[in-house]
Amino acid sequence: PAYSLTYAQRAERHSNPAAKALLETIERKKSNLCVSVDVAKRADFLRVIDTVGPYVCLIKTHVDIIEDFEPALIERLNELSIKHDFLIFEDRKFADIGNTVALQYSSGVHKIAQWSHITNAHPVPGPSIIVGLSSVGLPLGRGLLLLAEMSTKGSLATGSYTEEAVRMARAHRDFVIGFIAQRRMDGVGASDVSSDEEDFLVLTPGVGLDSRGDSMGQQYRTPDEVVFESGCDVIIVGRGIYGKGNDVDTQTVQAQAERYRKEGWVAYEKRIAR
Ligand code: S5P
Repeated sequence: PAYSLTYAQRAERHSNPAAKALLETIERKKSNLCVSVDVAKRADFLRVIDTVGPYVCLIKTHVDIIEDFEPALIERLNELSIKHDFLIFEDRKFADIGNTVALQYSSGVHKIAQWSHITNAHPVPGPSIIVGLSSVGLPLGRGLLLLAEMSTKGSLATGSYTEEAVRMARAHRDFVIGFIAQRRMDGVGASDVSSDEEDFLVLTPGVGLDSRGDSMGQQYRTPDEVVFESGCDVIIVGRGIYGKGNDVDTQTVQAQAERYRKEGWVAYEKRIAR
């Protein structure tokens, strides 16, 4: 099964350009760390990214959080992505009808499809959301993750909802490259595709080494729990690395990024050696 292969071996099995590039970047940088940069000011956003850049395979954005957004910010982000060799994941969590999400993805102020290699969607509207997003993203070589599970206390994305999300992904394997989830989805929502053939990427938020949660329902697990025990592929870390994100102390952020990178990589090496 995929979880016992190396990232490099898996890169060869993927034809979606975003999935392939992500796996190759992980292998090249020995990093399965994605930093989630949830800060409100342009300057803090760029400072955090420039600081953690060397340690990550992927930067996750919520571009709609940024108060002083301007289109030139995307140019800066692209420059940093080339300087530090990482991909970009706009965590937009689309959740509407196909026609609307196609417009939200391509247009508006942010024009997400133009710059974000990977984005994500809630499966709640059914397969039409994938049809809508892929009409924009597939010709650009983008990839989509479905939110099959969430990290929060009381999440409704469980049981048959999660299974249906996996079935939706299987029916659109050219564009859906994997899931936001807390564990591997191999064998979930039984199918005739053997789990040897199937290789969805699992990106996992809710990762922290010094805290088990926040006061608003977030729940944290360690990189070892996520990558070794649950077989996930990428750890997504936000506040564990940059705290509140303003008055960023560059040295602390850098040290935390390297700490999470190392923990994530050691857990992966343990997994493939098992
Ligand atoms: O289930 C989820 C899915 C996502 S994408 N739980 C999450 O926390 N996220 C995102 O991961 C969330 O939107 C935030 O940007 C990040 C977690 O941030 P942290 O500061 O709690 O690590």
